[in-house]
Amino acid sequence: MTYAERVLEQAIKNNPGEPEFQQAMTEILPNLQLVIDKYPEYEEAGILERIVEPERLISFRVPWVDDKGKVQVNKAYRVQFNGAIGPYKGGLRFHPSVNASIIKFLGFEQTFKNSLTGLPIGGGKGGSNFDPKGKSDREIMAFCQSLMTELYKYLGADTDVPAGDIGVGAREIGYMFGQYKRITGAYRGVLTGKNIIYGGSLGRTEATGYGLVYMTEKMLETKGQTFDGKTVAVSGAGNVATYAAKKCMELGAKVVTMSDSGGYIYDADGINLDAVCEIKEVRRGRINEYLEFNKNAKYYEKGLIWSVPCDIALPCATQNELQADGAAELVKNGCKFVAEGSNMSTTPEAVEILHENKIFYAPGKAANAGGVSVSVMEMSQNASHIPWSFEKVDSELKTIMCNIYAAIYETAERYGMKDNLMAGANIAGFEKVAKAMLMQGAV
Ligand code: NDP
Ligand code: 2IT
Repeated sequence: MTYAERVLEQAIKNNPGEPEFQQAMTEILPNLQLVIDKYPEYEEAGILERIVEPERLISFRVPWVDDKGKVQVNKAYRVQFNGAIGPYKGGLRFHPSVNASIIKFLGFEQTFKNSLTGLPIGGGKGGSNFDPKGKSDREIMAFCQSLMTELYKYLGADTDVPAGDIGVGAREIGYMFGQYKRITGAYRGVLTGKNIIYGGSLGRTEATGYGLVYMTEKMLETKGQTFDGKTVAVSGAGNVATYAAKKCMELGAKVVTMSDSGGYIYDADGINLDAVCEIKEVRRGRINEYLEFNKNAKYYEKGLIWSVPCDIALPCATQNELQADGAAELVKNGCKFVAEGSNMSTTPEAVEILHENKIFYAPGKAANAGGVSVSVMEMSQNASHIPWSFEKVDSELKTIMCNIYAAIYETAERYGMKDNLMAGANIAGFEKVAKAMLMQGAV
């Protein structure tokens, strides 16, 4: 058994009943053995045992009062996974499915993603099993304030800087930021994704979706193609999906699908994004309301979004949303590119199908790194008290996405796995964190 295999086996035993975290480790560790073969001193230094064990996992109670006057209690977490190369950085997710396994898989992935950005940030993630759906603004505020009343102890501009993720957008960040400021009496850049008028960055809202498309553009370029005239299937209808769709359209592609947890819409004429934004951002409604805007569109409650014919698929909803059946449909219908907006969108079986069928595939830890990259630009603007223009942010974002692509492509090639961007991302993300851990001793 190799060192990586032994560590993986033990890590699976140490984290029983945590399928998402086990899946993330199982996807990453075998690739890391290739680095260990080159640097056997990493084993002596226990790099792999340390990299799979979070520095700390904070778990706490969030009591809040609902509109009927009843006390509700949710569970919340913050994982400070790996701080070798900078302060912990990563989003907060509010979704009923949130548990320790999901937070740990996200924090583990974030460590590699943040390293790939080339920026000085460590891996962190957090969230709660709170369900924002159907809650009033006042209930959201009560929940956010209560959560921050505990979480603030662990945050700091040089310690840990959360942002948004599923269920956490500008509204939630605003309530949490206000409470942080009230408790500490200080205006500090401890959250990113803030509104522009009180310290946010232009371009942060668009960053993840745009960044995803900038990377996909590089993938297309490698194969001598462009977005122009392509058909794109996007899943999700939240922050990442919306801005990914917008950028695809700007580059001349037709986006034909979007979805939420209720089902998906198919609009053969090309999705009308103004309608989606009206439904999702203004009404906070459901994607099936899209039929009010275009009667020719179709809504499917059941069935696979990935069965819609497309050239490019961009999963932008949640983990494991692209499974073996979906991958087989994409192959059958001639899809050639898959890039992940969501974290760990694709199951290992589906990744195998994509690779076997020469579909060019980029994992989320590389392809969705634009969001956290612009978060660091927001931190930089907060620290210097000087705001940047949208053009400056967007151009830096593009540069970072191109650099990540070049790094993961080159790394895959260097390790004899040409076009395996998953392996390239795992290894390139690891190389820097491992070196930093070695230099800093057994901490
Ligand atoms: P949003 O909350 O804005 O949107 C999430 C979308 O995905 C919604 O349409 C939601 O539908 C759908 N969705 C969520 N959970 C499920 C589920 N279990 N089954 C089916 N559909 C689901 O989140 P974001 O757009 O911010 O995040 C989307 C993905 O991108 C996540 O994986 C996140 O980790 C990742 N990501 C986000 C970044 C960011 O900057 N925001 C950065 C990097 C990655 P419904 O409303 O019905 O729940
Ligand atoms: O998964 C992610 O990278 C995010 N949700 C964004 C993290 C951030 O700190 O901006």
